[in-house]
Amino acid sequence: KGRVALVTGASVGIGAAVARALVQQGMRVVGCARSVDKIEKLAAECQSAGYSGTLIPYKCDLSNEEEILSMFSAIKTLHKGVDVCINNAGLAHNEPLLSGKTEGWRNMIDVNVLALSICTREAYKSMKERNVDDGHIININSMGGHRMVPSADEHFYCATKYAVTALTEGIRQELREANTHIRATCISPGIVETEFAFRHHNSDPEKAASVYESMKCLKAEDIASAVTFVLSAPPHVQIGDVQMRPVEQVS
Ligand code: NJP
Repeated sequence: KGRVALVTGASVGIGAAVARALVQQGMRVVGCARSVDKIEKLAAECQSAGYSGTLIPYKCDLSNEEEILSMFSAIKTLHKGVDVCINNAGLAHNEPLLSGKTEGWRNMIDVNVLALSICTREAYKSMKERNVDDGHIININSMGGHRMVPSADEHFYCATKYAVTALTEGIRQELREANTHIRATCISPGIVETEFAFRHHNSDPEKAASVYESMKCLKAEDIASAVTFVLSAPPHVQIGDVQMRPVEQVS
């Protein structure tokens, strides 16, 4: 309660559900994405619902390091700093390894891997300079960051999520070596019904719809519940990874 959380990719889907849940719990949440109008709408909804926290919309293209750094400096000026950093923004492009475009691969690396790393470094700096010892970094990973992947249109995306698995463990180790009690966790969902598949298969909306029609999928709110569970763990408990799939999902 009263702590400041940054949620990246808060305009829709999982990030919006996480931002809403944290505001409901009384946190001051800076929600960032490119479509800041959607976060403004969500902030108004949270306010009219009477939630005890606040949502502060911030426009940021996470594929641009300068924009990320300006956002952290604005957070420092306006809200002193970050106590919790939820690296949620992420995307998949339909670009197989043997025929895909470099531009699509680069965008996945920029957002899924580099932005997550830059935000983590800046959040840690912010916690350290204010002696925040109970901070938390939560990375929204994927089951695709843990298992062999089923189809070519996901190979590069999964590679970025394998990177998130490695980075989360690396962050945990570095935090320990730095002698802080700041924690690092990743949450690894299977299929969640959001805009994700429509963005992934943007030239084939029927294929995207069929992903969500194939089973009873996870909801963005299920992932938000996992985030609030992780944040509520007692200070000595380090949750490394929460893997969650729809019951009907096989791979
Ligand atoms: O995706 P979606 P989810 N700069 O498409 C933002 C992982 N995951 O909520 O800028 C700033 O509804 C975008 O904002 P906007 C997945 O890998 C999902 O499902 O306004 N923000 C939007 O808020 C990802 O890490 C599934 O377009 C940027 C958000 O990212 C996380 O869950 C399965 C941005 C994407 O919202 C959230 O995904 C799984 C940029 N350059 C893992 N680019 C699943 N849904 O099935 C994108 O295993 N965003």
